[in-house]
Amino acid sequence: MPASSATQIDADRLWYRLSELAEIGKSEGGGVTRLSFTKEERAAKELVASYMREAGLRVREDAAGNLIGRREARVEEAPAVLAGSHVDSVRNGGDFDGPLGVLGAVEALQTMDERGVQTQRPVEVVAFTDEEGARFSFGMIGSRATAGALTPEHLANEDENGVSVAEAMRASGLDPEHIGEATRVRGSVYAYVELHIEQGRILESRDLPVGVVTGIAGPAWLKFTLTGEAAHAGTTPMNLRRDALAAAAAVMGRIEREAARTGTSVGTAGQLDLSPGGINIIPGHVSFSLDLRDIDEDVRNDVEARIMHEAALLCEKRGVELGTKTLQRLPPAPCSSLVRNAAREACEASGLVPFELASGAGHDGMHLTELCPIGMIFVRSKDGLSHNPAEYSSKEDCAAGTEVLYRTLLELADGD
Ligand code: HGY
Ligand code: MN
Ligand code: MN
Repeated sequence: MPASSATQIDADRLWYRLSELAEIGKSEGGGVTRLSFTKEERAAKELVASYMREAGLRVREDAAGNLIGRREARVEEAPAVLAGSHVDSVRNGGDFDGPLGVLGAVEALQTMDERGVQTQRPVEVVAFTDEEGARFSFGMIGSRATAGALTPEHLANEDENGVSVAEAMRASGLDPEHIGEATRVRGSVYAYVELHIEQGRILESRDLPVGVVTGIAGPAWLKFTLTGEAAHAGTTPMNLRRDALAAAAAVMGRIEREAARTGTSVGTAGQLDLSPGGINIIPGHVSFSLDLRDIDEDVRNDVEARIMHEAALLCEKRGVELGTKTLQRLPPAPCSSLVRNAAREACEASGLVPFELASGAGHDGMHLTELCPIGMIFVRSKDGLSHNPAEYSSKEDCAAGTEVLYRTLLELADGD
């Protein structure tokens, strides 16, 4: 790890690339939309591939569409150190969620190249396919494939237009039959580290530019469907209704109350559909999503059980039929001491406080915990905002996080 605390990476180049990538999929209102297997995501991967080549990396795309740039090492066949994130986005998202981790890793490897650094282990930058799950209602397709955990059921999932993951892959030149070729075997990867914006307010509240992640909260995504009876809004007395939307609203109230009760869980209903949708018609059918998370899986499961129990009772009382479907369910993922120690040392060597915090947001590393030790480095988010066009991290903070990533990679790629 470099002796001096002076910044080694090129902050201007990093910022220029972040700004250039942010233009792909940008709408008039300033939000970014780059869904998986679309022309926007393809354009983003082409641009990132060009940066990887500028950094002297050997570039390939695996069977899951993960874009990979590799830097060779003294020991060619040694287990590689992986660094990366994603370039797909949520709908109308921000400029930094994902791109900072991919472009920060490219910048770190280009800095190694320019300084003639040769590491013992190879280092690879990975832009994972579909981390966000914005198109197919479950996420992390690329990291699941890397872990060999992508199932035929996953590939059969459809987007809102009825296009399956497999069909979308074929349309973008990939063959889902060969998805197994993206699997990496245990022992082939030394460690995985991801640079990412915090997407919360903890670093900002402590006036810190960078933090080291202790663990990643586990998300459970469910879809609720409520079936009541569409009826005339004017002629149906309140006590004779089977109002699906009124029942859904009551369930959402329970979600808010049960999640808030623990002080650590978070529960969100982010998607809502209803029908028939007339001003003068009592809604007969409602569906909505639940995103429920906690860093402690038992606490999350207890909150979920309470929500389900209360939802069943209040729907029965209202004569509304309740259905639920699990879309994804991931355990919380602890970050390894190997990566945490390297990142803390890198913070100190960069003249930064090695502050540690948990991640409320999910990340690709959650699927790699069986494959290798994982860890993350966070960069401060302005006002804690993310999944929003106003998402912002300063050039100085992005550079500070990338410098910590650079030094962490040197430690992991050379340490014993
Ligand atoms: O949903 C998440 O936590 C992440 O942004 N995919
Ligand atoms: Mn992300
Ligand atoms: Mn995100």
